[in-house]
Amino acid sequence: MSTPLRAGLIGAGFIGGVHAHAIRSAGARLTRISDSTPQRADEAARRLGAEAASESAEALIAADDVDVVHICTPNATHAALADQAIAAGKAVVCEKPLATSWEDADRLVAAAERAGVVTAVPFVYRYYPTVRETRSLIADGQAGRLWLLHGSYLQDWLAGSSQTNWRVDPSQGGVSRAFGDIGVHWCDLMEFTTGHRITRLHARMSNAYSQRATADGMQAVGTEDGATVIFETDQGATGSLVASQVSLGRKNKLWFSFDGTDASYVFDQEQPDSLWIGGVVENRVVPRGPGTLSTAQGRGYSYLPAGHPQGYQDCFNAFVADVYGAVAGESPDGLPTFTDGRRSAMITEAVLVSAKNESWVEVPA
Ligand code: 4PW
Repeated sequence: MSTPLRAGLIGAGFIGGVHAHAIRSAGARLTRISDSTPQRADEAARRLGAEAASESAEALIAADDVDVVHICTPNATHAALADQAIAAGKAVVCEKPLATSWEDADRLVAAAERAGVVTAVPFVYRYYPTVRETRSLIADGQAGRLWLLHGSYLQDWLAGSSQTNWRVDPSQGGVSRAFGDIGVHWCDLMEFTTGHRITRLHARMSNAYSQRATADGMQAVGTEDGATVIFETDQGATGSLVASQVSLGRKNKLWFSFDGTDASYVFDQEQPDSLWIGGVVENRVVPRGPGTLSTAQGRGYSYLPAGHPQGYQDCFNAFVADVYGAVAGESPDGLPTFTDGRRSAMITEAVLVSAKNESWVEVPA
């Protein structure tokens, strides 16, 4: 039996907990954890079952008993921590956005290539079996010519001007919020699933509130509550996306409709265990399961029978298992890497430029 990989987790908030479960599910040891203070790291080690707490992120990265570094801290800290982990020769899983600028993301891709380390960015919605099924059916030509790619990513956790979070602050979250945090997931999923690449876009940012609560009272909001993007692709399709963190009642509604001349495919992250397929003669709702989906990837990622729901944590588990497979020398299909993180940084910058200049912006495919 091979020795289990040893993972170190930097940042123990909501998403850090999701990583911790996935690390264990993949058969690795969670040897170390660090958080914003040594006291918080001790508490997190107990809560998430890490073997030890490190007093700082730097100490965790340098530790001999860490093979893979998971970075789950506020966005503005990602690039510097990823740099350090690469320099230490460790594999790196860095939460999105990989960096808050394209230049930093590009530098990280180059540094990781030079160091020869495995990298990954958790674009985990790629791991829904119904998404893999859609991707395989489209690759098989069953959609015909995809001509309209549309959808939304809607949440409401920032509804209300009293709601706030470090993501609202551009110095911590980056200059784009709704697009940079969740719009990038939709774009990654669209490009991954359809094989199309966005080549030009036009974006508009909007805010539900002009001010939000901060420790110093109500302050002007520096980042967008919502983003609306229309785009064109390298294969002649047109599309649109609305991303919002202030859409009341929507908790994590990542939804797409990819419409082709022979079939259209609809996926809803809040109902991920079924796939709607629109056909020329009839429509079908296909339940997710190893015996109900028709493609090798759809079946392969369905490790529970139909009717036994798989969800967000399962996607994360499958993603981390693939990362560790890559560390062991495998080449998992569809693993999102730093190259995909850089792609998101490029699209985010194009969205920001377009919104600022009120113009179309070209995006290198
Ligand atoms: O990456 C996204 C997060 O920032 C996630 O997929 C969902 O929305 C869950 O948390 C936020």
